[in-house]
Amino acid sequence: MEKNPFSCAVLVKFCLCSLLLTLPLYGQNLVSNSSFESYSTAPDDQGQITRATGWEEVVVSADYMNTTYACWSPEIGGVYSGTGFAGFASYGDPGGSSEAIGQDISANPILPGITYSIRLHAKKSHSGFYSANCGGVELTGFNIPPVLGSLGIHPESLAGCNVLWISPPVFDSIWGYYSGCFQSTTPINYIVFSTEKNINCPQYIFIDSLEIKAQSASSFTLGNDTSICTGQTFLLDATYLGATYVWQDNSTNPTYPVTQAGTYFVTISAGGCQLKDTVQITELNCSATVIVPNVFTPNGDGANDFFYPIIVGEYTNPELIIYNRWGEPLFQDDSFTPGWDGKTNGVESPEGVYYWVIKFTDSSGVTIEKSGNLSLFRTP
Ligand SMILES: [Ca+2]
Repeated sequence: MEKNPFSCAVLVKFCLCSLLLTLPLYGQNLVSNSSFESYSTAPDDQGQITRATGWEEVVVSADYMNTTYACWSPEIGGVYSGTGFAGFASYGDPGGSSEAIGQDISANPILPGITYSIRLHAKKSHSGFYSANCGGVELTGFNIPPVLGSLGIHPESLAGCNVLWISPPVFDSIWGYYSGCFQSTTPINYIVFSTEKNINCPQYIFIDSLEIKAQSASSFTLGNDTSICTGQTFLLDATYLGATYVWQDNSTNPTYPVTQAGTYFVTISAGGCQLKDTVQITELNCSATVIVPNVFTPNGDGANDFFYPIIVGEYTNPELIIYNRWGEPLFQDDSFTPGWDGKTNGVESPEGVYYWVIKFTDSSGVTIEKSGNLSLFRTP
């Protein structure tokens, strides 16, 4: 920043407090040099964000802060992580201008239709000219990188700007953790951080340890729409690392037992994000109907020459066995078509009473077995 509100007279030694948060992993951080620890040269003045590797000055004159810089005001306070962090001020002008930092993320862009989580740490200065903040950190995105080096405007004024997310107001001079989720309607190849656009409100915000990660759609799903057999229970499983759950009936378990047709949905909250999925469950009568004739006439006249059961409904694993009256198996097949032709080892079986057994698996996975008598006649 140019309006140096800080005194450089005091050299302050800092205690670096390592606040390591245990966060779930959702993928790659899209922000490079996200903790401002990599730099070309240590800053020796304000307004030197370009010394932090990968960061650019979108609206002048954003600051690169580093504890290696001897001019270290107590008004800034401590660093959040490592030695470096960044700061941007807005001057309270009628246009709501803000210093802004940005970086190219075209190698791993933000894509439409995907939910992204954002997490960062932010604080305001301890005291002084900019100690009364009114807004939060604003993330904006551009499909094409904006013209760099603008002065006295807010990033929202730049052509092609998309406001992606704004944190709650940064009122505290102690590092706070801010997180949320956003989606973009267009591809974003360039991201910009600034203060929230606030007219007539001077503010100064420091940020550190940034993270933007895709919430993979495939990492959470209730699965495809499906059907269940009447009387069957189907378990919907929404289990997700570190999440809490709210189902359509406000129950809160990771799983939900479905026993009837309907629309089922769950909203899960994980890492500051909310993800939702819905499935439609339909109900089927899975019990197959079996029709078995008790007479057949295998005389080659083309009518009723084969004995076979008629199954109404889906089935698998068919098995047909014919026994004679003495319980000796005469015919066996793993299909119901064409059925028994009335012969035993190629020889016509005599007229009389036979005994049949059929087995199959219905669409609910239950094995069905039926048996009965059959009269064989040679003349119709
Ligand atoms: Ca840092």
